[in-house]
Formats: sequence, structure tokens, C-alpha cells
Amino acid sequence: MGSILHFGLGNFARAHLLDYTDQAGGWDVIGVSLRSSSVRDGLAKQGFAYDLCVQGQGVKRIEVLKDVLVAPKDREAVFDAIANADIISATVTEKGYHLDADGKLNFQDPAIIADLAGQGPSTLIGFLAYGLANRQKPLTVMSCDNRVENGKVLESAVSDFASAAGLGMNWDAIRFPNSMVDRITPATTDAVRAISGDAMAVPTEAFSEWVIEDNFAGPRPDWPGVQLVDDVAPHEKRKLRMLNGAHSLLAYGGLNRGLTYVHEAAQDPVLRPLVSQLMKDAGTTLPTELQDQVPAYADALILRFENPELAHCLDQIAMDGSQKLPYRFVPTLRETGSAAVVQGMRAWISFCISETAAGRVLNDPLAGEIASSARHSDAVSALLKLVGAEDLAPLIRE
Ligand code: CS2
Repeated sequence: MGSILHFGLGNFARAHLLDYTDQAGGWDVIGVSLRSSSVRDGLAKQGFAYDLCVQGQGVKRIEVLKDVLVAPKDREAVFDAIANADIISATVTEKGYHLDADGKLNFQDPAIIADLAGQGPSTLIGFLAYGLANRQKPLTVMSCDNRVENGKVLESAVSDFASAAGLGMNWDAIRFPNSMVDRITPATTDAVRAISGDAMAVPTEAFSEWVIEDNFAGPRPDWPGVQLVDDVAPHEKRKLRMLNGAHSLLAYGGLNRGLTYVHEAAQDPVLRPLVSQLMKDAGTTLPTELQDQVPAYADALILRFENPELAHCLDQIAMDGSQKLPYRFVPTLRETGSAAVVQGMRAWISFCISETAAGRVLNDPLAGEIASSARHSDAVSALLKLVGAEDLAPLIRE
């Protein structure tokens, strides 16, 4: 029996990695919640099993999770689990990596400063660096977040932290495969809880995709349908620039137009053609061997976005824009100057300005910087700077 230690037990992990691992059999998962105990408290009452409500397919009970540790309280247990795991995986969202706009570990980030001060870590990076120091057994550390080269950036963040903290690492024994993950998984609503009768139920779509770099230090579950490849980059670009880029355009464009759900924005007469254009333009930036697949992939994405039963809220996608846009919008903008992506970036800027003017604080780790940039006399440049694209201001302003 192999063991996975998974950081970040949001709905996405419970609909993706845990579902795949449950189906594979022969492996257990122990979860770590980095902050709140609410997922642990809810799941502990039901032996850590929960209903996955797969749209169009029915409900399945996921029973692969054996325990959930809450990091601030169970630190020693987390370190023990790090020492014993065969695979450590993470879905801590984009901001959970504490990187700066260049993708490097942000040593100005208060959470990283606190972890380096050595009072017991609170971040994924701190836990990994301290926990892996001097571990000799082979280990695979697998990021499953929507970041470009997610494994590589995690490795360099842990390595930068370890150097700064003076920790020794047995790098030869550790692998950090890159991966591309996909399954649209909204937050749980009361309607979902009522239908399934499980307070911890997770709603998700039928579609799911997982492409992983074939770079494991030891055994792995026999995950059904997973593609193991030499290079994840083309898949990652396809998904981040087309799916997630379109999502962010729908989110900011839709919220600015007073809409609530992805399926409403996908049917909006102004946004729908823009989304199709964005996907077409993003498609041109993909490697030649993927070009043929772009139209069918784009059509399939529109169908997924139009799905009304998922009730996927636009504000869930709109959060943490400063962490998402650098690889959802900026590369396509730089490579193609896409007018549709220009509209997407303008929609984010308008959203930041109008929310700030209304006195609302954005749900974003850079909320403070966003608010002061939105009030700046050159708000466009100031906001673009936060997503590493200040030089694109003339294109956005035109
Ligand atoms: C979404 C993603 O919240 C967001 O920003 O774009 O979570 C999206 O639903 C997933 O990446 C789909 O795999």
C-alpha cells in the first residue's frame, strides 16, 4: 500500500487527485489543511469519506482519504507524514507558492519571512523545506496547481527557501514532475448538500484530464486515464491559455456586466464571440503539433462553460487575478496582441477600479496593491505592473 500526503483539501483536490487515486486502488491519502480546520472537522465526522457528485453520472463515495491534519495544530504529525510519504502532492492554489511576478520565491512575503524565522512553518514551501531536509528515501513531490511548470517552480521555491534557511537536501532522491490538471469544480452549494444528503459533498463535471511528466522517484498509483509524457508544456499552455484564459475573460467581463454564473457569461452576446476569439488566438501560440486539435478543444470548452447545472460562480474565478493573469492572458497578449485578450485585460482593470471605488476589498493576495494601483492617476500601468505587463500599457489603453 503506497501513501500520498496531499496539501490543500479544497473541492478541486477532492474531485480530481482523490477521485483518480480512489479508482486506482492500493493507495491511501492523508490530507493537510494549511489553515482552517473546517474541512477536517466536517470530514472527520464521516470517517473522511464524502460524496463526489459527478454531473450526469451520479454520486460516488470517495473513501481513499484516511486522515486530515491541520497544519498549525498538527505540525509534528505533518513532519512525520512527510518523512513517510511515497508521494507528496499539492493543490494550494496559485498564491500558495508565495512567488513574485517573476515566478521566484518572494522573500518579502510575510508568511515566508515568518517560516524562515523558524517558529514552525505555515506554508507549503516551509513545510517541504524543513520536512525534506536530510530525508534520504526517494520521494516524488507533485504540484497539481494551475501554474506554468508547476513542478519546476515548486522545486526552485523549496530550493531557494532551503538555501536561505541553511538546510541540506538530498536532491538526488526527490523528483518534482510538472503536471496539467483539469476538472471544473465549483464550490459546494446548499442545493448540492440537499440533493446528496452529505454536508461535505463535492460537485464536479464529468470531464477530467490529467497529464503528468513521467518523472517519478518511486512507485505511483495506477491512475486511470492519466497521460504520462516527457513534456507537459504543450498541454499546460493549451489548458492555461485557452480554458483558464477564457474563464478569466468570462469572470471579469461577466461580473462587469452584472452576471453571476459562467454559463450566463458564456451565452452573453458580447462575451461569447470574444471568448471564441480568445481561444482561437491562444491556440495560435501552441506548438504546431497541437494546432489541429484547437478547434475541437475550443468547441468542447464552450460546451463545458455553457453547462448550467454546475452553477459555477464567476466570482470564484475572479479571485486572485494578480496570480492568474500572468500566464492566462499575458503570454497570448505578448505573442499575438490578441484584441480579445486586450478586452479581457481591460475587463480585469475595470473590475479592479470599480470594486475599489465601491469600497470593496478584492479577494487577492495583492488586494492592498490593487486598491492603491486602482486609485493611481495611471491606473492602467500600475495595475499591469502587478501582473508583470507594464510595458503592454499602450496596447491596453489604445
Ligand atoms: C478556474 C479554474 O477558478 C479558476 O480560476 O479557471 O479553477 C478552472 O475551473 C480549473 O482550472 C478547471 O480545470
